Amino acid sequence: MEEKISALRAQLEADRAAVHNKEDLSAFWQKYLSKNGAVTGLTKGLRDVPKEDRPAAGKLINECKTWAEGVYETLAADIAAAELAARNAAEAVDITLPGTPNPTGGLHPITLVKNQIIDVFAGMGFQIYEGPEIEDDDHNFTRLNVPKNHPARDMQDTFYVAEDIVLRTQTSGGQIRVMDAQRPPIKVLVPGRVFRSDSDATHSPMFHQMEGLVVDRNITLCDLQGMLDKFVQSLFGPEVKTRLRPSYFPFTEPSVEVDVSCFECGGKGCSLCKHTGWIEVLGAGVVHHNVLRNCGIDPEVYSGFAFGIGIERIAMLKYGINNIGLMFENDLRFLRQFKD
Ligand code: 2U9
Repeated sequence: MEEKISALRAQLEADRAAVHNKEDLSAFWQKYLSKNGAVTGLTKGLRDVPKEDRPAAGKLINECKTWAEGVYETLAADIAAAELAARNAAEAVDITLPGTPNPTGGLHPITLVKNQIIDVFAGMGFQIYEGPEIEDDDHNFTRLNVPKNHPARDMQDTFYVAEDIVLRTQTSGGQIRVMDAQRPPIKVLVPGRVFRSDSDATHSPMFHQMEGLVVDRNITLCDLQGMLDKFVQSLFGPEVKTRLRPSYFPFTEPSVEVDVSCFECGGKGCSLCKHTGWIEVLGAGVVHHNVLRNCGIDPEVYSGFAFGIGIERIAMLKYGINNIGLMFENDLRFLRQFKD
């Protein structure tokens, strides 16, 4: 039996060196440790051993079995570790590789200009208020000193939703609401979409406006011009100046049109300013006494100024856009040019 065992140990040692993977390991187990395996076979051979030698032989067989099982366990652990290492190597990720970039969008030129204007006026202490786009006749016209049948109604081609209900032609209804809700001092900026039946290279039936209103004691046209100087300088550059020309709006008296010295040629004259040195940027004026009265504010105590800015017009001037339609087509070749 001793010889049998040492021959089996030698054979097992030789076979052990050839076990490299799970299949080899399974064959190894079959050959030595399964029901019909060689190690199990040793026990069967006990019956041929003389009775008195059986305990010693049995002990040897058990030692051999324990040893063979130990070899099997070691081989199994080595193979599992090797397979894990191979899988880890195959699945290795290089975390230093740069990722696939996601193209980012930019803000629309109207949003860029709107944000910039809001920043300037918020910095001067203006509150921002938004009113409704569908407005009643009273807020859009009557309380702004434009009663029914007043010829000034023809200045704006209005879209009617119903009798006495319009798509607002200006954001001014917002300022009326603020004056209804608050007492002076009032300093408010009202951005929003407005609607007029008008369409050509520089007019669109829907466009964006930003109107401002300041009401307090002793407010004059000088306060307006000082504030507008600061505004145009932050938009077009520190060297630009403003010029006021007389105009007419029913809700302001006096009314002015505001020009900025040409930021392209410095005022010498170029195609942008049509060789005048000046570019019209907005309208403004001292709030009409009737408008203050219509909001319960005594014009003998308080005065105010108001202004209106067309955002598309400013964006077209600032970015050299020659057709307002480009702003609403959403052509990516156009939009990609605005990333600041
Ligand atoms: C109240 C009182 C007065 C708002 C004003 C203008 C002058 C003006 C235009 C700019 C370009 C319209 O978009 S545009 O075509 N606006 O010239 N707007 S004064 O005056 C107000 C507003 C509200 C209570």
